[in-house]
Amino acid sequence: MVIVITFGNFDLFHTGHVRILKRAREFGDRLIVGISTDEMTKREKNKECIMTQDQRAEIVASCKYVDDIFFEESLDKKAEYIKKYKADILVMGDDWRGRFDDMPCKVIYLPRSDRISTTMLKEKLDKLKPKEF
Ligand code: C2G
Repeated sequence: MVIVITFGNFDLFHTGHVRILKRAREFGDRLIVGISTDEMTKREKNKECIMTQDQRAEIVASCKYVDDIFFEESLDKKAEYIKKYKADILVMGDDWRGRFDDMPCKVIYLPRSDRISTTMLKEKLDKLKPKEF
């Protein structure tokens, strides 16, 4: 049984998220996903999600490629989570390349999907706002 783990915010869940979860699941038999908490996102990534951590978690848990989820409370706890969930492979988007090379499991960085991101969706929504707002 090969266990794969991955992490992310998954805010405004989109096709880039679906694709990385699908590709991550293909490396093993079970996919476990760490959802960055709202507090950690503010403190360590200096950004704010549109959706709450519970909403993001509910959506990711309902994805057919995902077997289990948990809340990621700090970027520095990755090794701890990998051991706790007995993960054999860590999958990350290649925007994190090199960052997690010293983890206690195999690490695979996958290319991000083009032309879709939470930032792009937020910018599009912003443009749709009527001027008086
Ligand atoms: N992703 C992707 N293609 C996109 C957008 C995102 O493949 N167009 C991937 C990212 O590379 C990441 C996952 O989707 O692997 C989740 O992306 P984010 O929600 O932006 O999360 P991120 O900030 O990368 O969080 O512990 C590390 C972090 O929690 C990872």
